[in-house]
Formats: sequence, structure tokens, C-alpha cells
Amino acid sequence: MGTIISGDRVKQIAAKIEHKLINTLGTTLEEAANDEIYKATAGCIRDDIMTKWAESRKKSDAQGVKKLYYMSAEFLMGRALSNNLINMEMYKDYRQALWKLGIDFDEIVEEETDAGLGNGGLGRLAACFLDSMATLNFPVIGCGIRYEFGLFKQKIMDGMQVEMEDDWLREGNIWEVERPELSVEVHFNGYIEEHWTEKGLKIIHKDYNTVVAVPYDMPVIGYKSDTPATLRLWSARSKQRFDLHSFNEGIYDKAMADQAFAEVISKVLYPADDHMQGKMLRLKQFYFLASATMQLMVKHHKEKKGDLHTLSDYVTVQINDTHPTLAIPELMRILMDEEGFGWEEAYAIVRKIFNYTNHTIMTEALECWDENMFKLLLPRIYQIICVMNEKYCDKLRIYYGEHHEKISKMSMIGNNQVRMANLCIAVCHRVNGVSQLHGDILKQQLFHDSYNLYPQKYIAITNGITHRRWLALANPQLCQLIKDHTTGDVLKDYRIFEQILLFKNDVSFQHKYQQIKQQNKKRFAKYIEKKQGVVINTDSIFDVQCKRMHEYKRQLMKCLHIIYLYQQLKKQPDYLSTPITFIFAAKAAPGYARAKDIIRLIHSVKDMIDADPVIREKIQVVFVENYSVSVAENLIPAADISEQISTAGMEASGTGNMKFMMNGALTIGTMDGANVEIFEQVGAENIFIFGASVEEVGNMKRYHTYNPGTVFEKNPKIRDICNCLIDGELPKIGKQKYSDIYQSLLFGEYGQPDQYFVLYDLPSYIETYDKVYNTYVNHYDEWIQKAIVNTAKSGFFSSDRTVAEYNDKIWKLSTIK
Ligand code: 26V
Repeated sequence: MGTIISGDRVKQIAAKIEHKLINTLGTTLEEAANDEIYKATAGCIRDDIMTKWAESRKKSDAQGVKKLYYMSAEFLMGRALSNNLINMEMYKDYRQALWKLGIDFDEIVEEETDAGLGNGGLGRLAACFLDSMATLNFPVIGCGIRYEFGLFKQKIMDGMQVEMEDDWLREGNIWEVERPELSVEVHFNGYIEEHWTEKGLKIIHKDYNTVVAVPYDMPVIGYKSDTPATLRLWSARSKQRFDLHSFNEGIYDKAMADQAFAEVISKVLYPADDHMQGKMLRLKQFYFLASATMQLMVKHHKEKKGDLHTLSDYVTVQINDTHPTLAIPELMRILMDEEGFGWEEAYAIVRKIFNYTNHTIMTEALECWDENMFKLLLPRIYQIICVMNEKYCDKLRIYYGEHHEKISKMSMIGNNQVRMANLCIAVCHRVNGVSQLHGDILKQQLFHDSYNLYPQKYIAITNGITHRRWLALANPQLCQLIKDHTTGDVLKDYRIFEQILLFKNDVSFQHKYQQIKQQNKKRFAKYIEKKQGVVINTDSIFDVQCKRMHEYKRQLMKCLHIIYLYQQLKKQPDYLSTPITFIFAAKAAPGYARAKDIIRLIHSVKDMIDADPVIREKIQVVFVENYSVSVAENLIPAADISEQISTAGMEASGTGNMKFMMNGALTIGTMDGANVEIFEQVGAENIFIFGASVEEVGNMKRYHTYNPGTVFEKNPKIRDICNCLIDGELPKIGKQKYSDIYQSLLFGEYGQPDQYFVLYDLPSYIETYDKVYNTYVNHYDEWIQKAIVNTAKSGFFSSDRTVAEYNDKIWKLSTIK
């Protein structure tokens, strides 16, 4: 367990933990279970954090600096204990202190439940941003929803996904502080009355349903920073928790119904990130978040500055995808109906405050709401959007004359739908994509007409990841190696990564680097054996694809490649000298049947391989259950190969790709999202690129020139692979065979075969994979050099760089001194 770092400090911490055990949990070290030790340990750190946090709030208020509201329906935070310790530079001390008490730190860490309040990339990005913003001392408050249940837990039963509830708050959440004194009311339904008074038009909202929004704050500690950020999550409550009056009146049912109406709002995170479903409850969630956040923002500014005319000098709002869009009309409502502003005056302020980040170009994911439902639930907000839209369309008519289609395409309301993205691009000051390529696609395709009118609005800021969590926490040994070979603090300054380029050819450095990879592989093997009882060969190549299950991400292509290798090995058992372990981890949206079928297929292929005593020595398929932030922290540092194989043009950025490169996996990928920039950073010789480019895919779509049947007929390998889906060799799981998948590849649904160009790119993937494999097996020294270059060049993908860029181009915040 290493040397004592600072004997006294460690002793003090150990004593503090014992003290906490007795004082707050009523137990002793001898009696305490692991979850109690976790609570006591976290409790000790919490004490330090609270002091810092309060001081920082005071400072930021006193300095009167401009503040960022980062609004997001999702924050995928993961665990906090280790992260907080690293950022407070107390990690080693606490580890040592627990060790002194005879306790294994790693076991205690496992007691904390992940805060899984997000689906995937968008939510994790929000979490990385908070860490970076706290580290850079930016005044920020993250605003979201305190879902009682986060993203479902995934179990695999008989090769199929089963969803279970994620009751993450069951044991309480030690990091949060309830702030009932900051509660606000949010109003739904009812109707609007207009009264003319001597002061003008007065709007009165009548007969509405009230929901109380109660904020819970969580501190987000930055690295070596005195200014923790705040994550404010809103919880929904009914106004009367128990209504004795209605009980006595015998209308208890109604009171209960009111309570249910309210509390269901923050009950559960919607688990879909593929298709927009216009569910009323979801709209309620989004307005709840928007309204509560805007009310408190206005209130705070009024209290501090007195005058709302200066609001845009002191706040800026970033909306993470369209989900928090209703904050825009909500702020209009507050300024006009409650504060007496005129339309133009209010609109001028609102336009300066909001900025919108787009995270997907998939049209089926664009947020639209049924107009009638919208009107019913949010009558006043609907009116405001209508006026906003009229004025916007008037303006468009000046540019476009009577080009009706263009105007109706850009309209905020059309086809009986309220369109959130159109509202955003009309009103927001800046609209940004999440990689350079994605930014270009927004300008050229999705928002093309708007871009022509307002080119200065459109920017691209490439995503990033916090290297505190994704290097220091996930891969402490690699982090230490980097620290030992660089000067300056890499955790504070991402530019320092590049210094290790000097050691690319240093044999002793290479050796250490490679040993760390090996130890991470062993660590993961141990983990997966304990969790799933699966034994894996740590001398095999670890080839990893972990991300949400989506057709465009093409886990299917990877799976077809494994079938190909199986078939080669059948013919020629020594086809592979070094074995490969293919590791998948992915959750499918519960309603996304095809995605679930692909999970089933992966398990079938796994069973087929496991049943063959010769082949299973060469290839193994592992499906890691319940992919989460914590799983990623364990898995990514163990990877040799990073699979980033989306159809070009569809992955807005990707952030897993960055985590892998930082941890020294080599990428096999398409020229998509941030892969393009990884390619630019590391150079062509340090990444394996294959497949159709965005232009090629675009042309095939435009001119309908792609026919998978031709690939199938011309290429016997592809034929054999596809036939495996229907010839009965794959063990059955659930429904029979995989003819649906086969059909969709070759004939398509609704006449669109192979929409994601799987068969088109597969030959090029197979060929490129051979190069990957050959490099690993026959030129391992080169492999390690390439991996070192990847780590060295990963600094660019630190979210510290990303948020600094947001600040330069959008927010213009000063740091808290
Ligand atoms: C869409 C929808 C559609 C309606 C239902 C709810 C819902 C939730 C999320 C989404 C969009 C998916 C957003 C997302 O996670 N995008 C990912 O964002 C990452 C961070 O920018 C980026 O790296 C990934 O490429 C992108 O897929």
C-alpha cells in the first residue's frame, strides 16, 4: 500500500472516520458494515466541502460576477467519492487512513451508487463540463431534474435485455443538500384571461394545477479549486403533502390525485435517446425544469441587483440540446406577466441570454410536441410561442419574400406541432455543434436556411472529457507515469500531456506503459469475473465497443465481423495466433426492438463460439451487463482497441473515443464526429480509418446508388457472413433466427435496405482490422509507440479546453477570484 505520505494527516483522517461512525451512524469500526464505512468516509469529506462551498458562494455573490446556468435534462455524474478526493488532493491520505483501519478502500468505493441521471453522451458531457468549470473557477450552476429513478439497470437473462428500476436514492444521497427555502411553484393547465387595466394588458392564469419545485444542491469540486460548482436538481412535490381538509371533507381521492400529478414529474428519467415520443409527462418534466430554473434565476438577480434590465449582463444560459428550450418562453412570461416588461424589451434581453447546443442530427430525435397537448398543458407558454413565431415569420418574409415552403419549414409551429429546435435557432444568440464535422453538417444540412440568414450564429466547439475522472481516477498508474515524466501539473494543465512524446522511443518508458495496460487488463478481468462469473484471457487482445446500442453506431457490423472470424477459424484453426476478446457493453432503449435484437444476436454469437472448444481458445465474446460510468472507468483503461465505427455523418462527436485514446487504446473508426479530430491530432499512422466518408454516404443517399444486394453477390465473404444469420447455426435465443436483421440488411424496411451502410463498409472494416491485428501481433513495439502518441495527443480533448472555448466564444465569464 505504499509509504505513509503524511503520517499525522492520515492518523487524523482515520480518527475522524471512526468518530463519524460513532457520532452519526451509531456504530463502531468493528461492527460497521461497508455501506456504513462508506457513509462515514464520505461524511468526513463532505464536512470539508460544505465549508468551501459556502465560502465560494459568498465570494461569487460579493464579486457580482456573471454566472452561467447550464441547463440539462440529464447529468450522468457517476460516483463522487474518489472524484472528490482526487480533486481535493486527499485521495492517497484517505486510502491510507482506511488501510490503517484495516479496510480496503476499493471495496468502500463500490458501496456508492452511481448517479445515473442520463442516457449517454449528452448527460456525461454535462457532468464533465461541471468538473472543468469548477476547476477553472467559472461561476456556474448546473440545473437539472432530481429523478427518483435514473436510467434503468440492465440485466441480461437468457441473452436478452431485461430492465430493472434504478432506485439510486434508496440509501440516501450524502452529497445533496435540500434547499426547501428556495422552492418555487410551477403551474400547469388552466386557462388565460386578459384584462385591460390603466397599466395596460394584464394576463391572469386561472384554474391551474400547482406543483412545488424543491431544489437539491450538490457541490461539484474542481481540481485544486476553491470554487465548487453547484449542481441543482429539482424535485417535484405537491403543495399539500397531506391535505387534512379534503380528507375531512371526504374528497381525499382528489387530494391524492393532486399529489400523484405532482410527484410523478420527477419520478423517472426517460430511457430513450433514439426516438422523440411526444409524451405529456415528458413535456411536464421539461417545463418543470425550465420554469423552476428561470424563476429562481430572476429572483436571485432581483435580490442582488434590484434591476432586471441588467439581467443579460449577469447571466448566460446554455441549453443542452432542446430539452430545456421552454426556459426561453418562460423567461418571456416572467418578464412580461410578472415584472411588467413590454414584449420588445423582454425579447431583447432574452435574445442575449440563451445559447443552444445541438447533439444529434437524426431527425427522428428532434423534439416536437403535439400542438393541442401543448396548448392544454401550457396555455400561456403556447401564446408566447405563437407571438414569437409570428414576429419571426414576419422577418423571414422580408428575406424570403413569399417563399412559403422555406418559411413553413423554419416556423416554430407547423403540422400541428411545436418545434423546439426551430425555436432555439430563431432565438438563441449562439448555436453550436459538438465537433467540427458536426458543426459543418448543421450549417450545410439541418439548419441550412437559418445559417444563410444568420451565419455568425453558428459555431462548432469540439467536445471534451475531464481527465481528472478519465485518467487520474480511472487509470491512476498511467496518470502517475505521466506525472513522473513531465513538469507542471497535468491535472491542471492539459497541454502537459504532450511532454510525454519525448519518451515515445524510450524503452523503459514503453515498458512501463505496456505493463500498466497489462495491469488494467487484469483489473478488469478480476472485476468481470466477480460480477458476471466470466473468466477472460488477459493475454488476449481486448477489443472494446461500449456505448448506447444504436443502429447507427453499428454494433451489428462488429458482430458480423466476429462471425467472419469464426468462419475463418472454422476453416483454418490457426487463423489467429494471438487470441482476441471482444467486449461489448450497451443499453438499448426499452422500446427499440432492433437494438434489443442486436443484443440477442451478440449473445447468440457468443454461445456459438463458446460451444466450440477449438475456436473459443482464439476468440471470446463478453457482454458487460449494465453499462454505466463506473463500468466505463474500469473497462476503458483495459482496452487495446477502441471501436468507433458509426456510419459517417451520424455520430455528432462521440466522447468515448476520447476516453479510449487518452488511456492508450488505438482507434479503428470511420471519419465521423470527433474521430476526424483524433485523426488530425495523432496523424494517419496512429489511427486506423476505414469506410465511406460523409460525402460518399451523402451521395449514395442522394442518388440512391447503394444496393447491398450487389455487395452480397460480388463478395462471397459477405454472403457467408449474412447467411449465418439465417442458416440455423446460431444458437436460438428467444425468437427464431435473425431473419429480421438479415432482411433489413438486404431488402430493407419500407424499401430502404441497409440504411446504415453496414454491408457497404464491412469489407473495408475487415481489411483494416487485419492491419490492426497485424500491427498488434507482429509489431507490438510500434503498437506501444502509437498508443503513447495517442495519450500524448489526448490533451486537446480535455473538457478544460472545451469549456475555455465556450467561454471565449459564448459565455464571456470572468473567473471567481
Ligand atoms: C434525443 C432524444 C430524443 C427524444 C427522446 C430523448 C432524447 C434524448 C437524447 C437525444 C439525443 C441524443 C443526444 C446525445 O446523447 N447525443 C450525443 O451527444 C454527445 C455529446 O455531445 C455526442 O458525443 C454524441 O455523438 C451524441 O450522440
